[in-house]
Formats: sequence, C-alpha cells, structure tokens
Amino acid sequence: MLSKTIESKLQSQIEKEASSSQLYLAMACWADVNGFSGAASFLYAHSDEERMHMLKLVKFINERGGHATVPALPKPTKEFETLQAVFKSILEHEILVTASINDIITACLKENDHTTNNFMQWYISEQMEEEQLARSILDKLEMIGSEKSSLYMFDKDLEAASKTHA
Ligand code: OFO
Repeated sequence: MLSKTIESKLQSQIEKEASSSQLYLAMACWADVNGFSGAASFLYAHSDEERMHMLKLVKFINERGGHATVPALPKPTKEFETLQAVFKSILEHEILVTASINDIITACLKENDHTTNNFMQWYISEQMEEEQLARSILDKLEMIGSEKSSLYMFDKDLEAASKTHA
C-alpha cells in the first residue's frame, strides 16, 4: 500500500512525464515543419516513450492501492530557435526530471518503501541513458554549428537513432 506522501510524489511525476511527452511532441512538430525529418522521427518516438513512462507510473499507483489522476497540462511552446536549442532544452529538462526521480527515491528510503524504491530504479537507469543521449547529440550539434550540409547529414543520423533509442 502506498503512503499518501509517496502517492502524491508519484502523481507529480506522472505530470512531469506527461509534460515531457507533450514537449517532445511540440519539438517534433517544429522539426517536421523546418526540414529536419530525422530529428522529427526521433522526437515523435521520444514523445511516445515519455507517454509510456507516464503510463507505467499510472498503473503502478493503481496496482498499489492508490488512484492515479490524469493531469491537465500546460501548452508547450511551438517555436524553437534552432535544432541545437531544441536539444539544449531537452538536456535541461531531463536534468530536472532526474532530480525529481531522485527526490522520490529519497522519500522511499525515509519511509522504508522498498517496493516503490525498486520500481523507481528503472527510471534511474532510463534517466542516465536519456541525459547521456541528449548530451552526445548536443555535443555533435555544437561541433556542426550552422553548417547546412553537416546538419543535413546529422539529421539523417537522427533518423537512424530514432529506430534504436529515442
Ligand atoms: Fe521520462 O524520461 Fe525523459 O522525461
């Protein structure tokens, strides 16, 4: 059975994962209409993945005697400056999500809630991967700068990456 504190922390994590999904969907739309079809595929897939993260939490709360609430979400921005700016915001966003997951784990340890702690370990590894992926994409984009033909090639690489790990 979940404590009220843990349930409410998991509930706010549902909101964060759902917002991530919306944010990546808005980024995918921007990439799609700005000629970055590889980045768009990557971001559409990433948006789906965030929805799956949200759904895992919803089901966990319901299975553990709580009752998950489907959150209302703020509308994400439609406009981004550059592809580099998109991945910079992704990295910043994921760092915040990692901090919030760490906060849930700390609360679980305080309450001796080993079940939720164990469940959240999956998110810890996932965050490590996501941050690392965003960092490596951003590093490459910083190297490329605004050089059009390299950006074009890199976009093709993102298309391939979307099939393996968005
Ligand atoms: Fe759910 O991992 Fe990103 O936010």
